[in-house]
Amino acid sequence: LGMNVYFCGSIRGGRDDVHVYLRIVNKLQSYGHVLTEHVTNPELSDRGEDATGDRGIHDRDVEWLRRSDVVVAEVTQPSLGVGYELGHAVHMKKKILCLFRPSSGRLDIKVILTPPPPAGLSAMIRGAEDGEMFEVRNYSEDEVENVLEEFFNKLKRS
Ligand code: 6IA
Repeated sequence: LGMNVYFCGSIRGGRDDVHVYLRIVNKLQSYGHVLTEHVTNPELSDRGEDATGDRGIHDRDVEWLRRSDVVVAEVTQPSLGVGYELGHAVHMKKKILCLFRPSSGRLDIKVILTPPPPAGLSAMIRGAEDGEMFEVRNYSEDEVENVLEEFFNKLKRS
């Protein structure tokens, strides 16, 4: 399967979920070439710099996005960069899967808890779901490989 997969995950938005990104990318590598492995680099901190500078990173990532066939984003940790990439991906008419872990405590619904939980997934992501190109999937960490399997099996059949 010669598919190019673009993976999005938070970098400067915070690196709390890097272990999940690693699990996702490991699984994605069985379906194709993952263009953005660096997102899983544990050495990459949220304050690091890259030799190419921010413009270099931006231009290279947008080009990779253009070349990708599928975009998979872990969206639990809010990240401006991931949101920006998803907006581009929608306009480039890419097939998109967003993965969100409700167990993060970032709830979409209002419940009375003290202290209050962090706010849920952005309406601009949850609300972009269209039953065709843009899918948002709630999952828990232990089922991540199965969720990806399901998505790529469907993709191969379509
Ligand atoms: O706003 P964020 O940094 O959380 O955005 C993360 C998203 O933007 C990821 O999905 C990446 O594809 C992309 N991105 C952001 N920063 C970088 C980067 N280095 N290298 C590659 N892709 C990036 C940033 C500097 C780093 C050394 C901290």
